[in-house]
Amino acid sequence: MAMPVNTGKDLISRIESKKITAVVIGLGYVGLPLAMEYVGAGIQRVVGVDVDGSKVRSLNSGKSYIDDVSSEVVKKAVDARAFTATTDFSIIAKADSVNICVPTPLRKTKDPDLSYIVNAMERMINHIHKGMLIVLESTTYPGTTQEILAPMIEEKGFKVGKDVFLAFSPERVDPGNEQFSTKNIPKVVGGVTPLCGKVAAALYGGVMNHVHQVSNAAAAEMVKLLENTFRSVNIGLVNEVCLMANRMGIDIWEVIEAAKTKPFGFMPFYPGPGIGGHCIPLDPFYLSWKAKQFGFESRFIELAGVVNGRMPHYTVDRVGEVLNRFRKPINGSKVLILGVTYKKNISDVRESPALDIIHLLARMGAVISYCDPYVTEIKDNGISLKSSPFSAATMRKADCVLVVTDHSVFDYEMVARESKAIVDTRNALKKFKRKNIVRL
Ligand code: SAJ
Repeated sequence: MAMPVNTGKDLISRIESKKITAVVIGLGYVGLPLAMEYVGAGIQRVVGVDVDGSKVRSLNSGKSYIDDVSSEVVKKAVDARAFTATTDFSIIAKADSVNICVPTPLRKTKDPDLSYIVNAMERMINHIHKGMLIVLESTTYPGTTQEILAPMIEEKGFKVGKDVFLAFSPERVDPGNEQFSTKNIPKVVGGVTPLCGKVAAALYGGVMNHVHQVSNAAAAEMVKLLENTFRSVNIGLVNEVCLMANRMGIDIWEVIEAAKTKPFGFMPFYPGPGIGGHCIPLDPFYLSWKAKQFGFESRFIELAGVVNGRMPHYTVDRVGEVLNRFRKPINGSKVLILGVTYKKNISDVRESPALDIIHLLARMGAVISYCDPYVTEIKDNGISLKSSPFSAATMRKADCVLVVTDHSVFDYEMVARESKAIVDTRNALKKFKRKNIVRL
């Protein structure tokens, strides 16, 4: 009698041999670097799947559209036939492993929007087969993998943990971070069953420098939310202390620098014009939404959201205060916004507080321009602006220069010299102590 196939053990040994087909669904700032790490680790065949045909065409012609992935790396992978991209989900029928790296935005009501995850699953579900691993990487609330994905798999007659292996592993990509990449950021993974966790750990173990296994998928989902809620709450705290310090005439930036001298038990966060990006403004609300279903009010998360959400308004108040010194109302004054991306040295404008600030200033009648070498134009809810050149003439034209994003590429000496008035939300001009420079 044929020995019963131990699908899990067989899959683990296939994964360890690297003679597998690894599919990555969602070729964005998480999926594409992951796919390239799989190629770099020697996985025999890596297939990227995306619903966006232009991304697929770009990659198959050896061109990257992700800042952190060079076209050379993509071209080498394609030329070596180690990587292809496709919009066709039927490749899942040949997949040994599938990573789902699709967006998990929030709805306007701040409820989780799992439509991208469900859509990916619906497109692949008719191609799943015995002896494969599925790992969800998209940030989501604890329980998603177990409660949403597992039933979809079992409805097809497969047993999770016996036929198909299912796990969660939080993506920890930090766009623009040159020190930490997909490969050297420890990879947390939790399986819907212990064997699922083992199979997923085998996949990442052959690719990443370090794998940290937790006992189940919900714990792995919670890890990411704790990490980013930690940031959101601490940014909220320092923003609140900033408002307090200003009320008291205390320099918050000096206070933080001094607090940083404490060699233990303190981690610096900095006030800012608000928080942006696809993680910090959103992830904590995945947690608070789920907690509510357990009758738990997560007050820190909500409060941090309120405090951080108020910073664009506070920034505009500071602009008003500075213009007031020159007897100028905001209405009709020329305000130049320096840097519009959500954090420095990247090109991502998503959820950037600069957009909120632009809308607030526009509503007050300011004449707005911006300068950001990473962003040639902004089109957002009726606002359409092109980046001004970074020059002395641009600075001189403005009644107030508002530093929102402190790109390293800016010549702050020239900004300090040529600007009539400056509101600096990032302490980028800390070297210059001038009356016409106001910090948050
Ligand atoms: N911000 C502040 N004050 C701070 C830190 C950040 O106002 O002290 C603002 C930033 O300007 C930005 C927003 O908060 O608008 C988010 O900043 P972030 O540094 O958290 O950058 P993100 O959104 O790119 O967060 C990512 C996250 N990575 C993942 O989710 C995988 C986060 O977990 C990382 O810790 C973070 O990068 C990082 O450390 O750079």
